[in-house]
Amino acid sequence: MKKRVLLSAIAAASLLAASPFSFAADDTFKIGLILPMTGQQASTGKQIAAAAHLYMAQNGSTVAGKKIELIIKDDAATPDVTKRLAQELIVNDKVNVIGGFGVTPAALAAAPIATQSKTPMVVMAAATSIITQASPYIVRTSFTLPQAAVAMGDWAPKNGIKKVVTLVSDYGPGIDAEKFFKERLIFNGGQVVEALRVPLRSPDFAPFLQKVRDLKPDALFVFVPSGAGAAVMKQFLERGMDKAGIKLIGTGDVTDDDQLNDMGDGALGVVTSHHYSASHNSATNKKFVAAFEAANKGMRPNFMAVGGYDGMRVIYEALKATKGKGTGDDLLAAMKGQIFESPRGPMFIDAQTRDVVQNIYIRKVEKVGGKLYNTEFDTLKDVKDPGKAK
Ligand code: VNL
Repeated sequence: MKKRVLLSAIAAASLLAASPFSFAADDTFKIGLILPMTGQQASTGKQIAAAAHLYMAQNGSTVAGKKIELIIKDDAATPDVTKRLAQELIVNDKVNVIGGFGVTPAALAAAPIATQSKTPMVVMAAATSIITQASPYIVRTSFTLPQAAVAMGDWAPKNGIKKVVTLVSDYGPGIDAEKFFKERLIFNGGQVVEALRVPLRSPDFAPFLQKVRDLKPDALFVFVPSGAGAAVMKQFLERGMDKAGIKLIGTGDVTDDDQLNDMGDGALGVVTSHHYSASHNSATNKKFVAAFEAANKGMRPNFMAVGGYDGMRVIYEALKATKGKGTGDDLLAAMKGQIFESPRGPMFIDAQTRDVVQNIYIRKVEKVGGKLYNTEFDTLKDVKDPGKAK
């Protein structure tokens, strides 16, 4: 047998079994996170990486006799790169679990690799409903857009908002937000007079907002991914939309805790629905926020950080439950059904759907101690992804 053939035979064999050729790795448990550390979604990568490091600092780096090794790779939210990195992490680095995934296209690109290699894949950010159906090895600790959007479709018409224009980023989560908000709004007697979609890459909101001004709805419902909210808010205010009597509502992505405090007082009063606010009133959250800010020069954790922190928790607990000896399938089984108190409130991983079930809060931007926060004022308990029932 030629050397090259032998080597590739070894590579193939090690893909099938937990590598019998790398004894040195036996005491190590590797977690490979694929995150957008650069580019338009870099704030998401930064938040999740910081949260993962915090989780490890608080919970130790030896679990069930294994030394945890965290490997972080930057995909710049580019699906081709995500796919290649997933392959490399699994085949070359022999990671036990992959995680992260800042945007839906990245999660969908990695899904087949998780399935083929039987590697658990923990989605910590991406939030289109369909993602968990792309591989039986996916477990999600973020949220789904239908979960958040339906809550707004209930709240708005009960609060005098009947005529709405929707404005969403033109890809998976935006389409989910638009669809589920609209359905529920109509069910409650409201109407969507126009549904606008903006490109995900380098969006210019100005022409769309001009159109909204002309249509004069009671409110503009917005979904843009984490990191894009400040630009929307700025142009909304610059155009005097609030003064024209148009309210801004949306899922909490638009008043993202990563940017909210820099949006200015024009953001005061904006109502959104979401699963996490840095001002969530619980002892667990206060401890989390204080530790996160202390470890990151005052950076406030957002919903992405919480998805990453809880994702690490799910992986750690699965490793403990399998006593450090589990295969990918064993780990996956131990991830399903986990129930615990997150900084966001109670949550669990539905064993059937592998998706997160959690409270959705209605929040209003308020000034607390001189800083802007999303203050939660209403709670919808134990919300499952409404996208799964379709
Ligand atoms: C996604 C959904 C990304 C919600 C987001 O921010 C977000 C996604 C980066 O599924 O692509 O806030």
